[in-house]
Amino acid sequence: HPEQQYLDLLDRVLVKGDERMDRTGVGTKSLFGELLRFDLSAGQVPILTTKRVYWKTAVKEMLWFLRGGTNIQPLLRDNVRIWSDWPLARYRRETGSDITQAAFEDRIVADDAFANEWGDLGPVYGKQWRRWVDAAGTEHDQIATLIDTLKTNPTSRRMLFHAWNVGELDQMALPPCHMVYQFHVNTRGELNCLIFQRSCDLFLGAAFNFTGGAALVHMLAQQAGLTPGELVWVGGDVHIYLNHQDQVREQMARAPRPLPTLRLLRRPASINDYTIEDFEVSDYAPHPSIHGEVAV
Ligand code: UFP
Repeated sequence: HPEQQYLDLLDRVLVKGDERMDRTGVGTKSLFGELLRFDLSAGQVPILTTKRVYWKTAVKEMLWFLRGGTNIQPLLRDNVRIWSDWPLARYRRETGSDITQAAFEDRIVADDAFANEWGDLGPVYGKQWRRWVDAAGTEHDQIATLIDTLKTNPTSRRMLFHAWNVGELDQMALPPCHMVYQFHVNTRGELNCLIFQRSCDLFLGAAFNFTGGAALVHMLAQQAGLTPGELVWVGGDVHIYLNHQDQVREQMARAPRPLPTLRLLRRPASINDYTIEDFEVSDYAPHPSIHGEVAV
């Protein structure tokens, strides 16, 4: 079962992981350099079944990246709260306010001026993917270039986009985790994707990153006239937070169920035009969700 590689990785990190303190103050067990492969052909999609994954949230986040978004307002309007912690922490720190997360999010949604001032995450993924600014001040749309190359020169070994813009790291709420996506087209017209993720929260982050990556491959393949091939995921610092260990053990005790399938219901005119309604996930019957606290 394709999910077994992930469950085995959880086990390896728990048993062999180096236990130490990390930036968040929570502490992790960590291994360095791990690789997982997921077959995306025939609609297969690595949405984990040993706990419920809110796949629509991961796809909505990917759509937000692709639209070049860096402000949490459109995410919140779409009911996605995964990026709220950073702007909220900054608002509390800089104003001394003790506003609740819900009240902060309501204000971001209702008040555009407030959202502009407090909802922006800096030049994170969306900015770098669609509007990377070089030393001369020229903007580069890495996604448009990628799709063009997939169509015109699919044997290229230079098909990738990158978010680790060294000169802008200090302005980002969080430096990119899934920072490089490289692509490969085989002679059968299958689009393969390798994600390099420098840092991975295996319990909370990984499931989202696999799902978002698979959704991305489906969209790019459709736009370039290819079919989804393989998703290769490479992790640098792959870790389990110490306060997720009980949840991880509970998840590991569950038997994986058949993976669901993903299908795009229409072919939008461009990569900018996808909506969540275009994604259909079938036969998803996971074990119940498991809660864990995010380390900020
Ligand atoms: N993290 C993920 N996936 C993501 C994302 C963050 O696993 O898509 F944005 C986790 C990895 C790490 C933390 O636990 O967030 C980022 O912290 P650091 O920058 O110190 O690696």
